[in-house]
Formats: sequence, structure tokens, C-alpha cells
Amino acid sequence: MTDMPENPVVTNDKWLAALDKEGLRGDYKHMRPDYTVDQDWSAYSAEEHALYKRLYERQLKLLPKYACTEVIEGVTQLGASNTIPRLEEISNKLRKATGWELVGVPGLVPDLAFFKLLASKRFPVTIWLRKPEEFDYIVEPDVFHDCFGHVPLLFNPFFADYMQAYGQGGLKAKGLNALPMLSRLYWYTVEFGLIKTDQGLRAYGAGIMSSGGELVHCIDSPAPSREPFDLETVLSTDFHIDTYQEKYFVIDSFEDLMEKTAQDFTAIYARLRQMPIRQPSKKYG
Ligand code: HBI
Ligand code: FE
Repeated sequence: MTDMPENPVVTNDKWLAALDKEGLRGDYKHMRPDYTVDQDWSAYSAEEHALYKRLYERQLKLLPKYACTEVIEGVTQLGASNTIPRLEEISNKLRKATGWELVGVPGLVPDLAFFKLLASKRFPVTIWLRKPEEFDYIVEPDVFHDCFGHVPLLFNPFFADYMQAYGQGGLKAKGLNALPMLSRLYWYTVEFGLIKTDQGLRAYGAGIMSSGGELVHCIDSPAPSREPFDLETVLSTDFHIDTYQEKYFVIDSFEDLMEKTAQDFTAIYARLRQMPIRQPSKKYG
């Protein structure tokens, strides 16, 4: 059994910068070698269940106008959330739909542990909920961000395959020392992706879906730029983790996203390593 660090070093320096001195909030003292922990559903307070319900209801109202159909279908399959979901209950539904299951984690886990979980179709869900004063914004992913932001699309076979391929790609990228580039793909699709639909532009990214303000902003605001998804542009465009995005990338469909990212990235990494990193804001073009 590998000895577990007290607080795992989250290799993504952006997270460390955003977390600043507080460090990681979760309790990492009792986790298993794969960084998973059990969800003690009885430990949540009535106030926490009520806060989760308020977060859920706020976002649910926005879905018809701002979320893509696949997200709405996933939320429907998840069922109403009057309380913090039981991970085991969702796993039972998810296994039938796409073979995925949810596992509890104390919070952010190191990239390698994260990729291993995704590659084995196990999605890591943070087991704690934000504080009431964090209703509108939280830096680290909490149980609401993961369950309402990420889980619904795991019911979609194409997206579920994309997430598993991302995990497998992450294990490769680690060996190629290309994690900063690959994490941009995750950021601009899984967390902050937009998609073209017959009803117009819609959101699918989890970071958007779990945010009251950004779900409206990403579609309605003239401020950010929105451009067609292009793998090399995405891999070489930097991002901010503690403000609304200044740039969004738009896919045509999840099938198309799968197709565009199915290739081996080794040669692309090698080429992009020589190029300057693009800034997302319009100011820098
Ligand atoms: N850990 N629990 C958790 N959730 C994430 O979304 C997550 C993570 N660790 C690393 C990480 N995301 C990012 O660095 C990805 O780009 C890998
Ligand atoms: Fe996330």
C-alpha cells in the first residue's frame, strides 16, 4: 500500500494558486489507495440537504433555455434532487445506462488518480457540500458541482466514452509530460463546453451547469468570444479558473467531439510545445 500524503499534491498549479493558503478542504486522512472514500449519507445535516435542494432548483429553472438536450435528459434520468444524492443509488442507474459508477472522494485528487478512475469508468464525486455563503461560487468541486454538473452527461453514451477516453489519454499524457496541454481540453469541453443545437447555442460543460451566473453568461453575454472547437487551438489556449471564461469553444455534436479527439496526441504535443501559449481574452487576440 503506497503511503498516502496527508494532503495530496494536486499537480495542477492553477488549483493550488486558486486554493491559496486554505489548501484542500476535504478530509484526506481516511482514503483508500485509489483516493476513494465512502459517502456517509447519514452525516449530512438537514440544512445541507436544503442548501443542495436550493442549488438544484435554481439550476433546473435555467436548463430549458440554456442547456443542451443531452444534459436535460441526463438530469431527468437522475431524478429530482430534494436531498444530496446517494452515490450508490445513482451508480445503480448509471451502470445500466453506460456502465459507469460514482465513487466518493475527499475533493480534488492528483491527476494520475483522477485519470485512473475515469479510465475505469468510475467518476470521482466530492462528498462534501459548499457552505451557504458559497451559494454562487466555489473554487473546488463540491458534491453539487459533481452530481449536477458532471453526472447527467455520464448517462449519454457518446459523452461517457469521451470521459473514459480522456482518462486513458491522461495516463498517456502524464508519460509525455503533457498534462498542462491536456487539462485545457478538459477545461474547454468537460467543464466549459458549448454545443450547437437546432435551438441555437447551448451549454454542456459541468463548470457552467453548476454555476447560476455563468450558465446565462456563456450564452447571453456579448463579452466572451465563442469559436468552433479546434483541437490544437484548445490544447494551446490558456484558461482562468476563478472568473467567468473569456473564451468558449463550440462543438457540433458529442459524436464530432469524440471523432476530433480520437487520434493520438503525441505528435500534436510535440508540435505545440514549440509554440507560444495563446491567451483566452480578446484583448490579446
Ligand atoms: N479531482 N476530484 C477531482 N475532480 C476533478 O475535476 C479533477 C481532479 N483532479 C485533477 C483535475 N480535475 C484536473 O487537473 C483535470 O484536468 C485532470
Ligand atoms: Fe468539474
